[in-house]
Amino acid sequence: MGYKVAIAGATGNVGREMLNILAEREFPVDEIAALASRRSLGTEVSFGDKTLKTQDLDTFDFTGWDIALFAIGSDATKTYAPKAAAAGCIVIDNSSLYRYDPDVPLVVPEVNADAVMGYSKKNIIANPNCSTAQMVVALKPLHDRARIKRVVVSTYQSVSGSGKEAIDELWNQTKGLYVPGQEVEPSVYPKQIAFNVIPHIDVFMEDGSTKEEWKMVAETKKIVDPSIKVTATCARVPVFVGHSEAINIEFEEFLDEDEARDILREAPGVMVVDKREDGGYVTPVECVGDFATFISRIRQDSTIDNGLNIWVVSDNLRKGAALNAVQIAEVLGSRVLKKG
Ligand code: 2RA
Repeated sequence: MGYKVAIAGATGNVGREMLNILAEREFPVDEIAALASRRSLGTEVSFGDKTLKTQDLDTFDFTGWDIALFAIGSDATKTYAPKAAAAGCIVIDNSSLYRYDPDVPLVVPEVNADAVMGYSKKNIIANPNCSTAQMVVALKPLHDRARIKRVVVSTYQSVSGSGKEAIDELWNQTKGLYVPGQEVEPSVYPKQIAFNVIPHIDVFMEDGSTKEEWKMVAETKKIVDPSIKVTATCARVPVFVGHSEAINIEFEEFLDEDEARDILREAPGVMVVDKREDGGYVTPVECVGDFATFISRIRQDSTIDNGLNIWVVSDNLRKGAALNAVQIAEVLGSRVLKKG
């Protein structure tokens, strides 16, 4: 006995990964609906060894459906999430629309799975921003051992975080640099992304930070602990998939690097790859398609009393979005819906 599951945004990068991961993890599905906008009607998407034809999200009736995974952006979510929730379908939303709503749980199952039980206020559960998800998976086990005071994070985010057009822009712009007459001007990004780094993701805020940086601060506080101070610099790099983060942590008490490494080795969702030698660390190209949050370069920060530096890499389409949403569905299945 399984669940009736709908995927809204089934033709996007994240929507396709949601279908892939539901199949890979053999989530108990009795019926599945791939939903998309009218212009994508009939597009074929894969679900394991099956092929689904997309249905029209606008006219879809969510009545009798158990779970809907949403990956359609905040604007469309504003229209369709309340409709699905009102029909009794629990929405797991990947957009930022509901993340900061006090009546909507923001969940990373390895960190705060219990928060799922707050779903019933709006029948909606929010998925965090991709750059937040991998960071809090790394922070939580360390915070449980030596309470974190402050986090300084620099991110190196892949272009797939911006969608299919950005992947095409990086590819074509890179190619165009080698083929005279095929130069590609920046369009998705304000500056060239090929062989470059852009210190700007999302819109600028009043204080000079960007909304991506604000999200990492606000979401870490909601998911892990509101007392943790976070400052972030989020940059876009010429990588197709896989976000990397250099994280500096200040604790309330001293935490030895070897103990930190042992704690992380045992932490849920974490894979430690940490040898002080050539190649003894993880890079984005190695994380693609994997479920794990990889942690390398674990070392003391001796410039402060209780400091530690780590390097965190994860597939932003998986742990950063689709996998986390499916893991929330798994928690719902085991604790709330109890079929399967
Ligand atoms: C990005 N975190 O990387 C944002 C949204 N996916 O572009």
